Amino acid sequence: MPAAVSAAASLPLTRDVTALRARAKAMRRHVLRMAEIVGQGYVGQGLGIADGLAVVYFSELRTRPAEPTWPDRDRFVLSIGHYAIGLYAALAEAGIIPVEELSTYGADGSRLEMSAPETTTGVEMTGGSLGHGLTQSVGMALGLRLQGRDARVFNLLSDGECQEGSTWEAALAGAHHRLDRLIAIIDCNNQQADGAPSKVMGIEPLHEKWAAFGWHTQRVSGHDFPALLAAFAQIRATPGKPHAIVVDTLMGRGVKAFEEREKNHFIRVAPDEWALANRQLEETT
Ligand SMILES: Cc1ncc(C[n+]2csc(CCOP(=O)(O)OP(=O)(O)O)c2C)c(N)n1
Ligand SMILES: [Mg+2]
Repeated sequence: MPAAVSAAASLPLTRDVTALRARAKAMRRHVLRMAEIVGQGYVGQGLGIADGLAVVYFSELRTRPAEPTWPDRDRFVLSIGHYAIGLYAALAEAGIIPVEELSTYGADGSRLEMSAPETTTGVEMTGGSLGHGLTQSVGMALGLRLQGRDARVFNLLSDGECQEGSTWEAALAGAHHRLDRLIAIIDCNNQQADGAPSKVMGIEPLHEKWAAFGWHTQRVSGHDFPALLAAFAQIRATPGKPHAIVVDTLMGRGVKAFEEREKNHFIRVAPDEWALANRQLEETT
């Protein structure tokens, strides 16, 4: 008897900018709701990466929401565990976790911890210790190739993670093995815990560095939907090398009061500031 074939439906993908923008807006609403409940957190990251995550999840990633461990799924690897709030918003929008569960974010006993653990549905790797996402993604891409699967691996890392030696060792390995189904997305928000990377330990020029390491590299605004879609189209048309997209983003994007904060790595928001934040999000196109 042939093995049972799963009938679980794939998440429908779109390259329609209006539809993707609407997804990003919905994800930002989820981010604000989660953050308002705990009153603090990595709000700037969740808002800043929402456009990029909307494009990855709703235009590129092959997944089956009802079958999150489908062996042929594309993997989304979050190196930066503290961006979990953004990932949970995407997982809820995609129907991989229930939207109602988002209200448990950061609570004792919740599986939606502030740093994403791989025991949570839809989370491929436990983040938190920075610099390990690309190493694991290289391993996943090699493993999938050995298994004869054509799944792709998308790894979201941060500009701060480009200070980690392990990131560059993984970059060498990815190029050496010509892992052209591996895509690194580097969120360049020009911040890290102690200030701007240029002040802590300079990492630029990032485009030139990834290219020198043998990666097919592009750099686009992380809020420009047509540019993001074009970058992924170029990736699909470029075999033989791993791919890097450096995305320049604005922390807190969509909420002016958060965009304007000087230090955005981990923010505390007073109870009376949320009404303004929610209003500003609705007013932003
Ligand atoms: C190996 C390791 N070193 C240090 C830290 C502490 N840490 C947590 S977040 C962070 C900032 C990293 O930069 P980035 O991800 O660019 O920060 P963001 O843009 O979110 O402000 C640091 C140093 C860590 N989690 N892991
Ligand atoms: Mg950063």
